[in-house]
Amino acid sequence: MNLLLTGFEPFGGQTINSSEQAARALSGAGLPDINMRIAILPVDRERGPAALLCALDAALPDAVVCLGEAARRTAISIERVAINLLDFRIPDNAGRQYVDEPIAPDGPAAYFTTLPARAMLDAARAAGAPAARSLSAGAFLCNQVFYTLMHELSRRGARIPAGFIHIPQLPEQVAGAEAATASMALDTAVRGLAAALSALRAE
Ligand code: PCA
Repeated sequence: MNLLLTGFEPFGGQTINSSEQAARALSGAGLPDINMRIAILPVDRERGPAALLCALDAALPDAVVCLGEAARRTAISIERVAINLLDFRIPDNAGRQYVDEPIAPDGPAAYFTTLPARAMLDAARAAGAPAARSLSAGAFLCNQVFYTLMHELSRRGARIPAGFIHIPQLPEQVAGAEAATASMALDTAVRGLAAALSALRAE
């Protein structure tokens, strides 16, 4: 199976992004029977989705999983729905903040993931990683990339498993915070994601 796996560059004043670390670790380790290609996307309204579309063209994937970091989440979160909305709570890395704008003015309100969410969830949990299903990927870059992915695949008539998974921040990202907040060790996130991606291959 040709898998396109993406992560994001750091944003919001951080120097690392857990999703980039996880994507690089997974690609370094490799997974049986999965030919993995990774792309690290800019946290930028224009350049982020553009980089995803470039990667789609280059990888010709049988499946696409985009990863992003979500502060304060306690589990690997398999996102179920992408919404046609930009409502940034902070500026992107180009310094632009969009409020109440559609991603695709003529696009549908939402798309559901086409990943086998339950099988992936069960696999991540069985591997010892806290995992959950999530009903909102937010309204920032992660949701925008998720929506762009599903919109483009629908436009192309490509019926492949595709979707988005948020992971918590790494312990080192939150260690300095005054108020304790959730995190997950990279090893645990990678173990859970590896199991979830293997379940995807088995589908
Ligand atoms: N998380 C942000 C954007 C990039 C990332 O890793 C989000 O949840 O939208």
